[in-house]
Amino acid sequence: MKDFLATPSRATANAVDWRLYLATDDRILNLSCPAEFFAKLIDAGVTALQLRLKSAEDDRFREMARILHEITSAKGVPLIINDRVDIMLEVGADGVHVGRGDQAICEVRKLAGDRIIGYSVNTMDHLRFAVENGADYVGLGPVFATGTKSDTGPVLGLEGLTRLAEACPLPCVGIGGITATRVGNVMGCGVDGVCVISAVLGADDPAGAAAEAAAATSASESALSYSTSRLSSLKKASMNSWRR
Ligand code: 3NM
Repeated sequence: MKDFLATPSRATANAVDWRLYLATDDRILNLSCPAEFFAKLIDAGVTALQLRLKSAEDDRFREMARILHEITSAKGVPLIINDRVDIMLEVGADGVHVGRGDQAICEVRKLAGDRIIGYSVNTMDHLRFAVENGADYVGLGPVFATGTKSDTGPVLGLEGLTRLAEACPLPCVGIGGITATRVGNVMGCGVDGVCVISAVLGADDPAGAAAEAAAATSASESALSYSTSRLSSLKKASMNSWRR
C-alpha cells in the first residue's frame, strides 16, 4: 500500500511552518512599496504568504507575484498563489491554493507537478475530497464570521474546527474572522496555524499586528513544538482510513 503522505508535494507541505499564514486581498494593490511592506511583515513573524487578488488585471497580478516571490525567497518563507496556477508556475512560487469553486484539484495537479496544492474545506466531505484528490494542506473555515469573503460555508466555530482538525491527516490552518486575541483558542483546536487577512492587513500597524498574532501562535500549547505538531499529523495519517 502506498503511503499517501509520501508524495514530494506532501513532504514539502509537511515541512512548511504554517503558524502565521498571511493571505492578501486587493487592498495591497494600493501599497506604494509592497516589497518593503511584506518584508516587514515576514520579519514580524509571518511564516507563509498567500497572494490572493480578486480584481487585479493579469499584468498587475503577475507583477505582485514577482515582487512577493523575490521577498519570500530571500527570506525563506513559502509563497502560495491563490487560484492562478499559471502565475504560480511563471514566477516559480511554492504552490497554489484552490477553493471549492475553482479548478478541480486533479486538473491543477497536472499543471502544478510537485508544487504544493492547498484546498478550502468547510465540511468532512470536503476534507475527504481534498485528501483523496491529492491536496497537500487545507484551510478549514470560516472559523468565525468574516466580512472579507462572502461565499463561504457556514461558520464552524471552535468545535467544528476541532472536529475537522482532528480528522485531518494533512497540515491544516484555521481561517475566517481570526483576530490576534482569538489565535490562542484557534491553535488549541489542533490546527498547524492560522490564516489571516484583516487581522493584519486591516490593522493600523500591520507589522505590530503580525508580531502579536505570531506571538500568540507560539505561546499556544499546541504550537509549543512545531515538530511535535507535525508528528501528530503523521500519526493521525497513519491511523486514517483514507490511506491508500
Ligand atoms: N477563505 P479574514 S474565510 C479567504 O472559509 C477566506 O475558506 C475562507 O479573511 C474560508 O481573516 C476567508 O479577514 C476570509 O476573516 C478570511
